[in-house]
Parts: sequence; C-alpha cells; structure tokens
Amino acid sequence: MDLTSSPQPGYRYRFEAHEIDAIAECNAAHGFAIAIGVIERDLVDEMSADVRRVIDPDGGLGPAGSRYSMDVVEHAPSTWKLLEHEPFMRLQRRLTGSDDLVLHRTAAIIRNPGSPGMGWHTDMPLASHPPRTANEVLNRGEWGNSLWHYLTGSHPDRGGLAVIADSHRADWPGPQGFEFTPDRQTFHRIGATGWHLEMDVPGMVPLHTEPGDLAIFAARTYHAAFPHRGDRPRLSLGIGLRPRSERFDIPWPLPESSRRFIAALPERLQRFADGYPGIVPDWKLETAEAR
Ligand SMILES: O=C(O)CCC(=O)C(=O)O
Repeated sequence: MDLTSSPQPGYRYRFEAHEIDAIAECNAAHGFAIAIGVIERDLVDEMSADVRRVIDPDGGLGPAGSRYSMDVVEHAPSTWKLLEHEPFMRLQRRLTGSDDLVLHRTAAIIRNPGSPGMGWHTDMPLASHPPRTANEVLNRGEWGNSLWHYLTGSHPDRGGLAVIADSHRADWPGPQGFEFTPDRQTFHRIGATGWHLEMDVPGMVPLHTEPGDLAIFAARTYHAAFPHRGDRPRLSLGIGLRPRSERFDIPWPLPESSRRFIAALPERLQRFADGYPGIVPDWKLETAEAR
C-alpha cells in the first residue's frame, strides 16, 4: 500500500482555525482533527529556532538521530507567546472545556532524516494506582488533548504523524488481527510481541500538515510517526494545558529549571504557571517511596 497517498476516512477532519466547534466535535467523535493556519510564519520560525537551540544547540545530533525536550516551555520564550495567542488559546479552551487553564506538559522533538519513526502507542495507557512513573503522573486526564505544532510540517514521507481513527474510546477493541499489551500502551499482531512498527494498520490516517497548522488528538488516541525519508530535520512542539479545576498532586519537588521559568514568565502570564508541575522524567514511585 502507498501510505503517502493513504486511505481517507469518509468525513472531514481538516478545518480552518476558526472552526473551533467543528474541530472539537471531530476530535470528540473520532479522536483527532487538523486545524489549518493557526500560527503565523514568524512565530513558527521563532519557535523552530528555539527548539533547535534547546534540543540540539551545537547541531551535533547525528544522521538518523532523534532527541526530545520534555520541558521545552521552560527554555523557549517563543512558546510563551502561545499563551496569549488567541486562535491557539481559543482552541485549547474549547478542547479542554475550560476558560481557566494551567500549563501542564510540554515537549519538543527533532527527528533527523533517516530516523526510524515511532511505533503505535497511546500516551494514556491503563494507569496503575497510584501512578508509578512521571508519564503516569502527568497523562491521566481525559482533558489531556495533544496539540502538536509540526513546525516543519507533517508528511508521511518525512517522519510525519499518523493516528488511528476512533481509537480514543475507552472501549476501542484495537485493530482487527492485533492484540493489546497488558497496559494497552500498544498492540501487536496476534502471536507477535513488542511494539508494532509498521504503519499499515486498519483505521490509520496519515496527517498532512504545513507549518502553522496544528495536529490535534485526544488523550487515548493511538498514534505513530513514519520513518523520516526526507532531507531536513523534522521539528515538532506540543504544548498541553489542563483545566485549573482538575485536582492534581505533584509528587516531586518543583525542579530548579521550572522555578527559574516561573520567575522569568511575565506577570500577565503568571496565572498559567500557578499549578505547573514541571517534570522529573525519571521519577519512579518505588524510588520516591524508598527515600
Ligand atoms: O515523533 C512524533 O511525531 C510522535 C511522537 C510521539 O508519539 C510521542 O512522543 O509520544
């Protein structure tokens, strides 16, 4: 199958940035949507420069390499502009159903040409109680929609994102012919093990976006990234907010970098940092309990 031309669902999932009700309804019904032209080119360029500076300051990430920042908002002042960017915040408010939002989780990724992509998974697997990892701590709420800026665009031949339509439902049975791992983080062909790395699974929708568009998917939606067969680094950036009304206990002391970020954030944006958890990526419940 030619995955770059792809099967398409029989409904519209690409919308102009102002069609916020349609975007929210598509995301609620099918677990994903694309918002076109949310961010202006100047801001895309500024955020791209910040992502490069934060993740790969000396350009040392080698061929086929991938690298993440798990706290990009703390180090990338251009991303603070999103907090007062009305088209972006209008979407965030509509998707979370709240007018009073707090910064929750941010990430950025650089994938170099030749990188193998990422297998199918959900960011919200079945969680243990109490949460045992930083991921389980942060990815717990139904409000946790992902809004990703693919700053260099999302294209199936250049490491772009794909989702599985309707996989956001708690009772989604998985693709036909596959079975879930015990925590449902991923699935594999019946009889196989590990993460399923091939992109071609029933319900797969490759997302085509241009710089300035947003790729949106719901908390449980299964997604994957294509291998990068292009010739330039792929940059992406996700900024997640949560409704302030969501009770949220932070099990780690606020990291020093988070404190510095909060101190540097302008007064008018301070409300977004009140309740920001930062992240301690290698936090583990068992280590915390043993202390
Ligand atoms: O690289 C991508 O576009 C996908 C990344 C991803 O799925 C993740 O970090 O959970």
